[in-house]
Amino acid sequence: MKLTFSPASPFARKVRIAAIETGLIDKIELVPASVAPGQANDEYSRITPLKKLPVLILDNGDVILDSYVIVEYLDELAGGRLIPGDGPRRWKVKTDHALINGMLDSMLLCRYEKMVRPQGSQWQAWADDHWNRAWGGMARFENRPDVLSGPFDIVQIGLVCVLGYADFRFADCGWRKAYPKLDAFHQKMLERPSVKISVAPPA
Ligand SMILES: N[C@@H](CCC(=O)N[C@@H](CS)C(=O)NCC(=O)O)C(=O)O
Repeated sequence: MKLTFSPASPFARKVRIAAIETGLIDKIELVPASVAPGQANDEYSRITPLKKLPVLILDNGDVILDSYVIVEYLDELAGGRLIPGDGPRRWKVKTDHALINGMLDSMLLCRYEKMVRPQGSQWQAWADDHWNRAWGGMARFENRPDVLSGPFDIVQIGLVCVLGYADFRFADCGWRKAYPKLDAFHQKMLERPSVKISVAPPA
């Protein structure tokens, strides 16, 4: 299998952590891809018209997207530890993960607006609105002891990717001070080799 990725992508990081934790990482070739917004990449658009990473390309050529579906696929191959297969917890985990992916989407949009869009045509209120969505999501998880000290699953993986991305692209946002329980959670998660090895390199 091949996984398109960038070391800067929090979505790709989520899949990398899951691949390590499920023991499948050795079966996956990491293929760096460049998908900068505003720039065409015809070759990549043939793999996915959404032109987003990560995607997983199976040995038979089939393509799996997006990051949640890839993690679910790997988890199923490995016997299912990261996403509960049934029962009420399944829906809680899927909903918590949807919130996390929405937070990542908003953080990415905020970054594109503030740091990638040409100076002079930026829309500050829109960027702030998206930042506030991510910030409000962090506040939600600060008050979720069931997640912070619960079983290691796709929600914990996703949350560590949110916090790592905040460090990587919004280093001065002050999330550690505002959310001390998330800080303690993040520090504990960094003890896992899969989490530590996938931290984005300095920008
Ligand atoms: N919903 C997708 C989001 C993936 C995503 O937004 N990836 C970013 C990289 S971090 C991307 O490819 N951005 C390029 C673009 O939006 O043009 C997933 O969960 O995989």
